[in-house]
Amino acid sequence: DRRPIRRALVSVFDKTGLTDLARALSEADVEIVSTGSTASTIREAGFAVTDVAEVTGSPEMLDGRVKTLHPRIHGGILADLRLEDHRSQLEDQQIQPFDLVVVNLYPFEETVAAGGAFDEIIEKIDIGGPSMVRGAAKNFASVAVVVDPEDYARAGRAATRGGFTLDERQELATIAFGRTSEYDTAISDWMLGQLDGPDADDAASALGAGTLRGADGGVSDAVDADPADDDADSPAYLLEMDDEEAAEAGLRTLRYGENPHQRARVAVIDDENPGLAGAEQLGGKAMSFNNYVDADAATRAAYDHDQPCVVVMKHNNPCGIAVATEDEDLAAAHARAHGTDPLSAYGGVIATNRPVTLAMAKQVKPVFTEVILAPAYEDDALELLRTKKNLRILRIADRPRGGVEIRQIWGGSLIQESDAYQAEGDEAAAWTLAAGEAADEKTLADLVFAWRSVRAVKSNAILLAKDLAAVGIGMGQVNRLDSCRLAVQRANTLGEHLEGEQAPERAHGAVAASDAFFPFADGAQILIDAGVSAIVQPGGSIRDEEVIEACRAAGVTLYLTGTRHFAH
Ligand code: 93A
Repeated sequence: DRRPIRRALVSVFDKTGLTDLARALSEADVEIVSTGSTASTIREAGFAVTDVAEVTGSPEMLDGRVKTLHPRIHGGILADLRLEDHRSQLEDQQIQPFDLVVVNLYPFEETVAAGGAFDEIIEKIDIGGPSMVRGAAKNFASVAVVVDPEDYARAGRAATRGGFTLDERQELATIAFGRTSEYDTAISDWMLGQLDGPDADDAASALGAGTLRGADGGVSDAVDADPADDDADSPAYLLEMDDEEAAEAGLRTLRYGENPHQRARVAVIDDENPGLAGAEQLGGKAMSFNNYVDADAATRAAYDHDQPCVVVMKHNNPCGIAVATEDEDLAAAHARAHGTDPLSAYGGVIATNRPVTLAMAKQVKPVFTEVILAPAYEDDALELLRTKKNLRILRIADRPRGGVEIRQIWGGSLIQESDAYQAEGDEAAAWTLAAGEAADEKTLADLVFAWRSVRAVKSNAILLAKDLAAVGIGMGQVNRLDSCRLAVQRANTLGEHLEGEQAPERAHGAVAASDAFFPFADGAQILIDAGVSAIVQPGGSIRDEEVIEACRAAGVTLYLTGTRHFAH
């Protein structure tokens, strides 16, 4: 199954080893057909060579963009010589087949690495070269393809020995496709890096979503670093690779995972949009796995509000959340958020959507806190917070944005658009008043605050609010009734941990938000009995009428949003 080599197409950018190859081919009586400077190099070395232009009858065009892209070349590469029909078509067109194709491509990667100008890099995108390589590789039944100067000597020997075997040609074809694939990946990575703005984010997050691969190669580079490793595609490899390799891939090793016996790392998908994964740490110990989980939820909750907001997160649920008016110091929001549940705030993660002020830092200082996250810190606030050696202080450079979320399940992933407060019905102006009187300004402000805060709570989510702060949160229950009970009970008991206060009945006069509809009136009734003045909920239950009736009977205002915000 050897195929003798009588005619070779040689087109190489890198001329290393070219003269030796030409010598070996000439000695084996192989006709060499070559492009411009490849042909001149061979000719100058004293060997016979046919110009491509002579074969095609057409000169090189468009500054060399069109040299070999011609049926007289590609017909000679792609004809399957096992087929009588292909052979006779070549004869009719007077096209001679090639038995060997030797190509190396324009140095795209090198030009990028050398910091070439944009137009220069574009010109280094080789079109004709990969076309010849792919054509010859596809047609390995008839043609041998060589893309690596390391293999020239082998080609020379094969020419004198009656050609390559079929197995060898198939192996060379595999190497060739590897090379064109690597080449196109380099082009696509570079192109991606040239986009700015939202398109770039979309493209990069699409990559991140699918393959954990960032715009600059990221994790995939490290995974590719050892293609011999069978596990290279498996997520386990993300933990197996050594720290140095991991660092190159944008992975940081964490002390451990959710529990001390679990290894863990954090991956930064896109250095340009570091988000939480790549946030700048200004003080404190290294972030832990659980810190990241809570910090993520806390940041999202804080940025759900346009007003200055402070969130205290525990175990992925808010134990405190409040906003300040634009005339108040951020410290006011922190004081109220802390007051939601002062007991649970111990060991919490605090996030805010405004620069931390000294007044707020003074309040945070005495409370044991795992992490604080903010877009900025006033100098004296940072100085004060840094005196708490264990407090992890993070600066978040960018506002969390929607996009695509991935959650792993057995055997696959769930992929969805992120939930955002952008759905129809999220604006109070679009709510439907279903019972009671229209809320006054202050009550409406609390309802809006409660609605914007409730999706941070794991279902079934019930959030009671008063004076722009949560006062009771019911979460993580497997029925909405228990969440209502929990919200009321926590509102009325946790107040006792407020300094100098006598367990105020905080549910009374509060407003309530529910992340999804009440399937029965009983949950709403618990809230009504506890004295809430107004409720906001999506509606949409077949028993809506019963819920509406319960509110009406008690004179409680009820708004329906038509939109739900589960956070499972
Ligand atoms: O500009 S191209 O994309 N168009 C072509 O038709 C073409 N044919 C060969 N690049 C093309 N080539 C490339 O030219 C080869 O891949 C090789 O890298 C280079 C060799 O040109 P020269 O022999 O003039 O140095």
